Amino acid sequence: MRIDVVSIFPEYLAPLELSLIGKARQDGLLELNVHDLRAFTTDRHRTVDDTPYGGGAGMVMKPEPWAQALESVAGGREGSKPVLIVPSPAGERFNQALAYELAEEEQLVFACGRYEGIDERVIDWAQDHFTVRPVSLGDYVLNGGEVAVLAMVEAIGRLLPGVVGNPESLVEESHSNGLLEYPVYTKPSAWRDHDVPAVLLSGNHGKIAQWRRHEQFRRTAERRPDLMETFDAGALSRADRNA
Ligand code: 6GU
Repeated sequence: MRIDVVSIFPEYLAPLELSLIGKARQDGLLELNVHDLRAFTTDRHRTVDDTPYGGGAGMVMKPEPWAQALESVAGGREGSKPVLIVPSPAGERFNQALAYELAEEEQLVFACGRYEGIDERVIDWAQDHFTVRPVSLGDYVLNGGEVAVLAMVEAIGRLLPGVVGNPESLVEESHSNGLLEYPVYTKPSAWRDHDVPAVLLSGNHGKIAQWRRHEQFRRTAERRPDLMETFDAGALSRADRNA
């Protein structure tokens, strides 16, 4: 997969050189390029923003630097258009299902807006060159798309073949079957008046699987009742059969 990120703060994306994603880049499993939007301006002050038509607070990102930047990363590849992800609190919600979907793409481009956002005509224009998807991490406001890109690239990148050493660990984690993950424990079995649940020491794998399933339901009902409403019981039994 190839990922291009356009931002006025390219240094914000430096953590993508670390850990699992950094290793995936070194191993050639992921090509990731960060581009400075200001490199695509033509004026002496490298201006990327201006005041909003209609008035109001803040500034809006000018369209032409964005068009120049996006044209330069669009690649001119035959066939399928790259996906342009526009991080925004006004986008569709990012979740594990969308991470899996985006992990199938050949090229993702992330356009990090700042200030009050990007001139909407960029989004309209970009439809001819990209599959455009405004995406939100959740119902809160960040100062710009960069932190959201860190989260999304990590969530997507770890799903690429070979990035996570043991692919089994993707099967049991939170959201993989629509429920939150069960609690986990390691040695010592007795620690500061807190014991590991006895069933996990029993060696009875049927009982352990049943306990873990029960804990997934209990946790999800308590912490994320919204997930219980859309929960697909079929997905759980499929995950069970694969366990
Ligand atoms: Cl994806 N971007 C911004 N700027 N703010 C957000 C967000 C994204 N998701 C939640 N808040």
